[in-house]
Amino acid sequence: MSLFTTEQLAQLEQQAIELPSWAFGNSGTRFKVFATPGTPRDPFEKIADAAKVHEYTALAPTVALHIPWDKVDSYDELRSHAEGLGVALGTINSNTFQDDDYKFGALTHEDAAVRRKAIDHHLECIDIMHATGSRDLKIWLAEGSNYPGQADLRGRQDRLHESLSEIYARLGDEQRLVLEYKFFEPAFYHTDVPDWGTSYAQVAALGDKAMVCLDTGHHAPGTNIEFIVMQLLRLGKLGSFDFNSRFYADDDLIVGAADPFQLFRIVFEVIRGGGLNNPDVAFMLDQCHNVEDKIPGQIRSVLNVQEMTARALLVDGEALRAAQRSGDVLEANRVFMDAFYTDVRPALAEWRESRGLPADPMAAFAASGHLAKIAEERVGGVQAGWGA
Ligand code: PSV
Ligand code: MN
Ligand code: MN
Repeated sequence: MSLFTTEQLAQLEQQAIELPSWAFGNSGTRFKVFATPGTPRDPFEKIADAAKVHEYTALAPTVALHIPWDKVDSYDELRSHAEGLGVALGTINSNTFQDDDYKFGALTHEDAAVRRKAIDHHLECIDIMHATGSRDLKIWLAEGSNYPGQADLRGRQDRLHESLSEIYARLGDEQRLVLEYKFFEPAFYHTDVPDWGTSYAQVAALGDKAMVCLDTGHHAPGTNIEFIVMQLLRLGKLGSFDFNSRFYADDDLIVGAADPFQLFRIVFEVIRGGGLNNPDVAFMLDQCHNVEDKIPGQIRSVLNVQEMTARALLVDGEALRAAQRSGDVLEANRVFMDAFYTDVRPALAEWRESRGLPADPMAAFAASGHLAKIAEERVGGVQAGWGA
């Protein structure tokens, strides 16, 4: 007898996780970037690598782009390239964090000319979204200050609202704006969108097409992230996830690597709140692979999400509710933990095979020799980095 019901398998089959184009470029810390042979030299090759992840897992049908890192002459061409490889272009991420003009802010800057430049960048991103067929514009702002007294906190919130309103007004009917929060870095004293409450307040003031993006690496240690997931779903404002793992800061490590139980708890709340396979919630990875190979790093990541989703689907909801209602603390916890401790890997492997996929995508990819092939093919040119 299968571990899963037909309904649970149908939910697993629909699961879609968006990959970040930048995960395929070389990345590292400020100490050293260790390059990998075969790293993509342009956005076309990054998409080809993302398509491999989908080919081996059937879990990653879309790829997110970062502008200007993924700037190309023709987005129509990029779009057909992606479609030819069996994937689609997804979220467009704006970038106002690598320009000298933005030293003291972009959408919040005191100088109207700098704000104009930053708003125009977002309008350009929306034009790109029309060409790529993307629904979401994801905004993460590297804005804040390092010293008490340095910045007028209140004025910056007001300017942020004005700038976002102008960007929001340009969205097409089917397009959305998702605002990501992060409590520190690169600014260390304050950031202008530090937490879900600020993101919520800003997007709620814009309208229905503006939502919150929750990056799992952007909270203080010990934060109950699944509570935030529950609340945003309850408010109808959870637009997207940036999944990754952290041990210390914004580590951007493989999702589920640092704390699989936390990922399980998050996915449990997603399911409980009606967010699984809900088109209003985009599941994205936001990761970098500094020392491991990038394509298998992404395969491992989507499989981790799939595994924790499968476990979370196994929570016996009725038994859990009965124990909760009767105040049976230990029984409620047992039901929850039973699902978490279930090894779903053999059942998932069998199910993958039944759908014509490799039972073990990591092993199948390694055996394909694809990494050696691209290392040989992709000589010359400049390998893409985290920033290009
Ligand atoms: C910022 O730390 C962030 O999480 C944003 O999503 C950026 O777009 C991304 O990292 C770049 O890796
Ligand atoms: Mn992010
Ligand atoms: Mn981040």
